[in-house]
Amino acid sequence: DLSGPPVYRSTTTAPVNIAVVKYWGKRDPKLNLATNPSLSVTLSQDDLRTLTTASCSAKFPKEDSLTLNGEPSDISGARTQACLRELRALRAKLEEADSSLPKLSELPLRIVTENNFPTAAGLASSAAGFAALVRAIADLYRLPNNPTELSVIARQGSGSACRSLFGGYVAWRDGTQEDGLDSKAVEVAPASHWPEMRALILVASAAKKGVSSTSGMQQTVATSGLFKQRVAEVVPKHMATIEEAIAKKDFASFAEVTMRDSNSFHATCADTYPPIFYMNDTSRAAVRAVEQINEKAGKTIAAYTFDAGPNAVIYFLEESAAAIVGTFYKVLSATEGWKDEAKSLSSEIELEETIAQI
Ligand code: 2P0
Repeated sequence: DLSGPPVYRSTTTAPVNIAVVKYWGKRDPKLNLATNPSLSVTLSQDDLRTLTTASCSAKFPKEDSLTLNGEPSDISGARTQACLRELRALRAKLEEADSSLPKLSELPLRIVTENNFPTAAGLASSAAGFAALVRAIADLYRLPNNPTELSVIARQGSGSACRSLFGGYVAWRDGTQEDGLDSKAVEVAPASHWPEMRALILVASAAKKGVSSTSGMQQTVATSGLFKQRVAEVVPKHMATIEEAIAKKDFASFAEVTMRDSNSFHATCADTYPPIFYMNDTSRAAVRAVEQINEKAGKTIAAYTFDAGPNAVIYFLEESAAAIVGTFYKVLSATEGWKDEAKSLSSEIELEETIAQI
């Protein structure tokens, strides 16, 4: 329909990020301010991404709307509303300064979004989702804000979303301000800095997870003693070591911190009362497979990490691809030799494996 008011539209994609030093715990649940800094690796958008189109028009129904994977989705939540409010306010400022601009801030929004991976299966769907939402609307509104500034908005949608505004190696500096304006993402290194880095994603279960990250981390903050030690001692050390490892492209060090931090995070989950278990037998079989790969290689060539779900992400360098992928395939297809681990892997992992460029 070409008659009547115009439709303004902008489409963007945002990548999935997988933390190697984990965000777990909020010092302010409303603003999604973290109790500790975190660091992630962004996967290439050729592999896993959210695709979002934001449009606005006077001919749309008055209410803003959001469609996720073809289904109408609730937009009334406080986090989504916070993102929309901030973006509209920035647009309104531009319109105030330049009266020739169309008043897009006053028009209803229509957001259509699609993931090419399972939603809420521990594959950071909220991270890519809110990053894409914020970027799509910022583009639609022609906002001049840079990715770090937009990360402050995306963070309010979902903490980990602030890290999906950048490619490559991204730190979320947790900041100290109460207003959260210094709680933002920065690029530590672009993907091109370490082009040999790869991630193998093993989807152990595409089912939605049992305990949401938001409530899980609240319970951990409230009940775990181990968590206090993680925040005070473990994470600062991990952040410093992994940033140095990335700068020097020291894979063995990068891998050790990655595995230790995943273990530390899941230990605080187990120390939560009542305990939270995200890893299952399949996850643990993947840990053992990585240990065997590294033992066989005589050095650390693979690192596992697990988020708030059973899926494994395995980091490795391109030069080790044959050993790693070969071993996982062997494990998955073995009927003998790998005995129980192999059987449980091959029967439980639905091999929806993706090797992602970084
Ligand atoms: C991370 N996770 O750093 C960690 C590791 C899960 C384990 O960020 O409540 O969905 O929306 O701020 O960002 C998952 O938490 O939580 C997460 P909210 P989010 O990637």
